Amino acid sequence: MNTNARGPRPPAWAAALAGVTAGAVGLGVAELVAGLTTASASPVVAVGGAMVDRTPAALKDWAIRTFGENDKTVLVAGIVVVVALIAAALGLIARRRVGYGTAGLAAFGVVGIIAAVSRPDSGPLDFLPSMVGAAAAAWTLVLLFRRAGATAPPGTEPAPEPGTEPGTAETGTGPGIGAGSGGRAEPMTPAGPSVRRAGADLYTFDRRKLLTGVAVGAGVAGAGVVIGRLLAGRGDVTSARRSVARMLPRPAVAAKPLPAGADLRIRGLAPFVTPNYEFYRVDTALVVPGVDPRSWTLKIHGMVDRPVELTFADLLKRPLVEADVTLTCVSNDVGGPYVGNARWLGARLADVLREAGIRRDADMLLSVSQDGWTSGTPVDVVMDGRDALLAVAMNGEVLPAAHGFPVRQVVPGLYGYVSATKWITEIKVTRFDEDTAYWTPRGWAPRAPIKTQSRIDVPREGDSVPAGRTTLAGVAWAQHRGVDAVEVQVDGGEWRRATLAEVPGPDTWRQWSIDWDLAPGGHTIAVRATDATGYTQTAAVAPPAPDGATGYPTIRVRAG
Ligand SMILES: Nc1nc2c(c(=O)[nH]1)N[C@H]1C(S)=C(S)[C@@H](COP(=O)(O)O)O[C@H]1N2
Ligand SMILES: [Mo]
Repeated sequence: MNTNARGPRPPAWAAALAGVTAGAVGLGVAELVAGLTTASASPVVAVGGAMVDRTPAALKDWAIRTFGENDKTVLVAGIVVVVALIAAALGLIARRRVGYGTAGLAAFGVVGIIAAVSRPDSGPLDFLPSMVGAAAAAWTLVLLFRRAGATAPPGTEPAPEPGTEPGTAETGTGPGIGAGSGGRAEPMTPAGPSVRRAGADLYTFDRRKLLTGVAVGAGVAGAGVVIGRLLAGRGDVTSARRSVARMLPRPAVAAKPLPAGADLRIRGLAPFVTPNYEFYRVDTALVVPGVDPRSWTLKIHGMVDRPVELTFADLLKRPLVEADVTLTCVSNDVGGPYVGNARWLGARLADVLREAGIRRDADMLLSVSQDGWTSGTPVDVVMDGRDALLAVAMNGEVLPAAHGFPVRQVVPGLYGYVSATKWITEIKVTRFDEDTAYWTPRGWAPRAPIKTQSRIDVPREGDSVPAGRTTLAGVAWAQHRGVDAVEVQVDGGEWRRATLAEVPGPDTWRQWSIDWDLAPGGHTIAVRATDATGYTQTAAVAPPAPDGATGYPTIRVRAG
C-alpha cells in the first residue's frame, strides 16, 4: 500500500480532514481578500448568486416557499456543505498524489473566478478573492500533507527518541514518533524491519502535527471570514442612511392622513400599515447591495429624445409625492405573506420620463438595479397618472437597505417583479419585443398586473375558536382598481358580505371583518373579493407562475 509511486499516504480520515481544512482556509482567505478589495463577490456569494440566477424557477419558487426569507441562508449553508464535501474528496484524492488535490482546488478557484467575473455588477478585482483563496487552499493542503507525515530515508531508524520534537516533515528526517510513542501517531505501515526495503522510504503518520496544523488552518479560516466580513461592512449604508435622513425634504404633495377607520385593530389581523421591519423582502441579492447615495445616479436612456443622468441631489430637488401603496409579490401563494403596505415618498417617474422625452413607440421601461437585476414595466401604466414613484422613503423613514436604499421604483397595481426595482440605477426606455427582463426567460409573464385577491388573517388555519359568535377578519387587494366588496362563506353555504374598513385610495389593501356564529365542530371558511370594476376574484385555482396565484383563500378551523 505504501508505494513510492503514489507517495506517502496519511490515513483516509486525516486526508479528508486536511482537504476540508484546506477548503476552509481557501474560503476564509477569499472572504478576507473580498473584504480588502471590497470586491462585491467572495466565491460563496459569487457562486451562490450564479446559482440563484440559474436555478429553475420552480426550484426557486419552492425554496422561497419552504424557507421563506431564510432561503438565502439555506443556500449559503448548502454551498458551504457542498464545498466541504468536495474538499474532503480532494483530500482523499491527494493521498494518491498531492498534486491531484491541489489541481482540484485550483479548478475550484476557476469556478469561483468565472462566477465572480460573470456577475452583472462585477468589478475589475473580482477575480482576486477566488484566485488567492484557491492558492491558499492548495498551499494549505500541501503543507498539511507534509506535516502529517515524514518519509524516512531507507535504513534510517524510525524509532522515536523519547522527548524530542518531531523534525520537520520536509527535511526527510524521521518524525521521531513511531508506534507506541504515546499513542499519538500511527505508522502507516508497521514500523519494523520487515517492511524496510532498499529504496523504499518509510512513511510514518504524525497525528499530532496534522491536528495542530488543522487547528491553525481553522483559526486562519475563521479569522479570514470574520475580518473579511468586517471589512466588507465598510460598504455598510447605515451612516449614509443617517445623513440622507437629515436631507429628506418635506413632501410637496403630502398624503392625506389615513382615514380613522383604515385599521380595524383586530388582534391577529395585519395592520393597515406594515412596519418596515416586518415588511416582506423578496429579491435575488445574496448580499444586500450597499449603494452610496453620493455617487448614485439614475441614467435614463434608450428611446428618449434627451438621455438624462440624475444624481441623488437632483432627485431630492424635485417635488416629492407621498403615496400609500400596497406591494405584492407574484410568488405569493393564495393566503401567503408576500404582501405589505407602506407610505412611500418619491419623485414622480412620469415627470422624469416626460422631461427625457419618451418616444411614442416605446412601450417598456427596463429598470436595472445596482446588482444587475432587471424589471420590465409597461410605459402606459407609469404614464397614466397613478403614483408611480422613484421612492426614497418608506413609512417616514429613509428606505431600508433591504428595501432598495437609496432609490427604488414603486408602481401601484403591478407585481413587484415588473415594477418595484430596488437599488435602481438605470432605466432603459425600450420595447417588450426588443428587451427581456430578469424573470421573463425564467417562466414568468412579461406583463403582470396584480390580481384581485384576499386573505383570511383571523382565525388562522387550524385554529380552535370558542363556539358561538366569532370574528373573522383579513385583507383584500386589487391595487389601482380598489376593493369594493369582500364576501365570506362558511361550509359551502351562502356568501355574506363582510364589513370593509376605510381606505385612502384604490392603491392599498383593504381590511375586512365579519362576525359569524360558528356551531361546535369543524368548519371551512372561504373568502373572495370584488374589485371596483365589478370583477370578483376567480375560484379557479392557479399556482403563482406565470402571473400570480388564483383561487379562494380557505381555512379550516374548529369551534368548540
Ligand atoms: N434589485 C431588485 N429589485 C427587486 C427585486 C430583486 O430581486 N432585485 N425583486 C422584486 C420583487 S419580485 C418584489 S415582490 C419586490 C419586493 O420588494 P420588497 O423586498 O421591498 O418587499 O421587489 C422587487 N424589486
Ligand atoms: Mo416578487
